[in-house]
Amino acid sequence: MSWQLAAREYGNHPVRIDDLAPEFVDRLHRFMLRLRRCEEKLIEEYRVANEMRCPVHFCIGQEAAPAAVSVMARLDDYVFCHHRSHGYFLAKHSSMRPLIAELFGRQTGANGGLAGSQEISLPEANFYSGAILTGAVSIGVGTAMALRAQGTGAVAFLGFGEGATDEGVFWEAVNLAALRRLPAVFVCENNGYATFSPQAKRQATDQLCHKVAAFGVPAQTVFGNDAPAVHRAVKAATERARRGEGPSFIETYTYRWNAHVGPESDDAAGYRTEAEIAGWKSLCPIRLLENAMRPAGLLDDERRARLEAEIAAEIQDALDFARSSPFPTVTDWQPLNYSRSSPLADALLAEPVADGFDQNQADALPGPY
Ligand SMILES: Cc1ncc(C[n+]2csc(CCOP(=O)(O)OP(=O)(O)O)c2C)c(N)n1
Ligand SMILES: [Mg+2]
Repeated sequence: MSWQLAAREYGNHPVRIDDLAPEFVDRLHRFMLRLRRCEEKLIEEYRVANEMRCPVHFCIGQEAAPAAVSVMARLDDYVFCHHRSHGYFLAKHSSMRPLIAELFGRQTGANGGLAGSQEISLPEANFYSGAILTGAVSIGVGTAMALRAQGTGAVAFLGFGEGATDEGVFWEAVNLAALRRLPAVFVCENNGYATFSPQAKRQATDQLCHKVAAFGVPAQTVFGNDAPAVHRAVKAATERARRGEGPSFIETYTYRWNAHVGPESDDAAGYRTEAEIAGWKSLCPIRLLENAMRPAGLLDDERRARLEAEIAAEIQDALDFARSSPFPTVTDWQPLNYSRSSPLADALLAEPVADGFDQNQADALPGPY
């Protein structure tokens, strides 16, 4: 299966929810609608008064993967993700307030308004994103080593795009995770493009699962707009990791509706066709799930309207909160770079000790072989 064929092959299969507890279906639906409406509002507000001074990568169309992580992630689990971060941020059960305040650059943001969208983190909830492609994956695998040593059953969820697999460090991370049987759940959102470059122009084969499986990590593809299917895969991978059986890799075929970055369309660049965009939009993950929920009695117009109203109120509250919050004042850069929780290491970083180092010391010289 490849990304190009995914929509055609999977698109005609109705989403199945018969094996899922209604509570899980409801949580998947609520999460995706909440994320969708949040992103739509941010797009609408982005240029109005230019209050968001950071690049923002919107994830409309790709809500299913973070939704699946959100229903599995415990508070003590870690979530690491790429620049398209908002879904994974919310997946750590956060309110929208610290997210939107961060985008508005306010002191009350998750990182005091100094990180912005693609570097946002929530250390108290074990959430970290990162603009350096694949950086968060490798750090996440290192974290999984620590989690395994602690033996609490906590898991590291790693969310990234297929572009992450263009980077060498991705394969080093996969290798280490496999070798040490680390509790890592790799969730690849394959949306077919890295910025404007289709996968076919970057990789000789689009069979990511085959490549990952060759490293000894169980790997599977799933239609990424079928939220229950993504949930099943993430659930199985999470349970496997919690049992100490090692990592799993899930490739979700999905599509980004908006520009690579920012609120304006970038379709004028001509890197994708209108037919392709329309085809994927017809497979909206929220609508596909709702089509399954209604006949099962899990959703009706009244319930949906109530949910919309709740979400709109949460978004408005977060926007008001952000706008009424002060901007940060930074008078000293050191606390931004050095942690107070590891004073010795930070002291060494801040004041490198050059005295007393003998470059001819015997132990440093290579011995005879
Ligand atoms: C190390 C590194 N190289 C290049 C970039 C520039 N860059 C930002 S996003 C991106 C494409 C990412 O594509 P993908 O991983 O598929 O995620 P998507 O944007 O499609 O969600 C690139 C190349 C970067 N941020 N970091
Ligand atoms: Mg991509």
